[in-house]
Amino acid sequence: MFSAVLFDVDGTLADTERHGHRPAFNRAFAEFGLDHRWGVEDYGRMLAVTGGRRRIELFLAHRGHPDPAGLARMLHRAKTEHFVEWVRSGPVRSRPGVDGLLADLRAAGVRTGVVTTGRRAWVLPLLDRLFGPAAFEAIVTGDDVERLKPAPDAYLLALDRLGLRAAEVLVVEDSPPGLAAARAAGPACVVVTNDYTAGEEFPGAAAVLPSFDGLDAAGLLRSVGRA
Ligand code: XBP
Ligand code: MG
Repeated sequence: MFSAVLFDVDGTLADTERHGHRPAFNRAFAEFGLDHRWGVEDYGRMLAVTGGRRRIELFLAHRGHPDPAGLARMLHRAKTEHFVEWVRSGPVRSRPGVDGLLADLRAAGVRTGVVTTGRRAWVLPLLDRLFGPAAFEAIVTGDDVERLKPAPDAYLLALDRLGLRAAEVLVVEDSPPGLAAARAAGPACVVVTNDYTAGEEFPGAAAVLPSFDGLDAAGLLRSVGRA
């Protein structure tokens, strides 16, 4: 068995992007009097850029905005407030099967952590609401590292905080940048796809699964050939 399993948040523990982050970005654009609205399909393509602030900045830069970085900072602050509101009172749920898998891992004595490039301002209330306080032993957010996924920094920091070597850890991700980050840091990575990422390529994944349905600790191990 692995000593720890590290989970990504957006798209993995919860389906947050389409009905959570995306409308929060759009509310921020409207609030600032901007006409931009990110549709469901366009937003799916934009997820190749991790980090909401960078996503806005690149989008504005492509449109020739004179100060993409400055405006992105303000827009992202507003977006984060809207998203925190959704996290606290919106219809957010963990992905089906996640709660059971977490309970089974803990029962098997496996440590659990979270590694996301999202901001701490919403990550902590989200984890608290979905899983209760102190559900994870290590939580690394986009505020804790200089370079976001696909850089390995967030996973390396999590390994450091847990005092574990890469070989002792399994990662669960949903997206190509997340997989790339995990592999660059060393641990094996299982990809559990969602509506946005099903059909993408996942080179180097230990396994690619369509959902968490019925997945227990033993099934997770079996999926990576460690039964
Ligand atoms: C998630 C992200 C985040 C969210 C938005 O990637 O890239 O940027 O889309 O959150 P991953 P913020 O699931 O690989 O961690 O606006 O807080 O960045
Ligand atoms: Mg993700």
